Amino acid sequence: MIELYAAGTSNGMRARIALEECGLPYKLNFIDLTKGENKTPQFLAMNPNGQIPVIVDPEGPGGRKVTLAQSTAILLYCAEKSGKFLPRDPAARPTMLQALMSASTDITPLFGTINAVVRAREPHAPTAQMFKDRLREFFRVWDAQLGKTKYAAGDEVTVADLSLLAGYLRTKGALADLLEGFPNLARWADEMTARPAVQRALKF
Ligand SMILES: N[C@@H](CCC(=O)N[C@@H](CS)C(=O)NCC(=O)O)C(=O)O
Repeated sequence: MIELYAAGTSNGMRARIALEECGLPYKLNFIDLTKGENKTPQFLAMNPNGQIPVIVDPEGPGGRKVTLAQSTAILLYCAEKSGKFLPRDPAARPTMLQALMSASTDITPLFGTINAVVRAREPHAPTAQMFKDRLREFFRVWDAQLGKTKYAAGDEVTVADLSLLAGYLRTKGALADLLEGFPNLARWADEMTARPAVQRALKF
């Protein structure tokens, strides 16, 4: 069984949504970031960056153990292992990759940056606002995209949807005003969040 080391952050959610949606058996090991459980020697041996999420799969490719950090790497690993959420048509892959990278590298890091600026000992309001405007702009583009296609990269659910959902839900929880006035995004999020696997994944 795969061991997952995670907390309920957007990156942690991304990994857990991936495991649940791909139907891979796993055990959740909750890592309390406030207690520094991600900086112990045992944890650093798995990820020297001292960050969640991490998975350990005793039955990786070739029957070898795989230890893997980086939520999007975990998402792709699960998708490849299960054969799900990756378009079979090669012509559909560039769009999927672009959507995946936007979800993983535009949305989530910006959300983390805003949190860090807002929670800083001396918060700098103009900097926070600049990053909030940038994040809202990314969501505006996602809303337009989801007005044209049912899902993030077309008419089927792909890893891009699973990645975007994690960033969306964390933003909804902490900075809901940034998502106001985006009906297509809301329609997509309601459908994605109702999926039983996603529901299970969100219970940290
Ligand atoms: N690029 C990494 C980022 C991982 C990351 O930032 N993890 C955060 C939680 S969302 C963390 O562990 N923070 C604690 C720390 O950096 O000390 C990923 O996608 O997994």
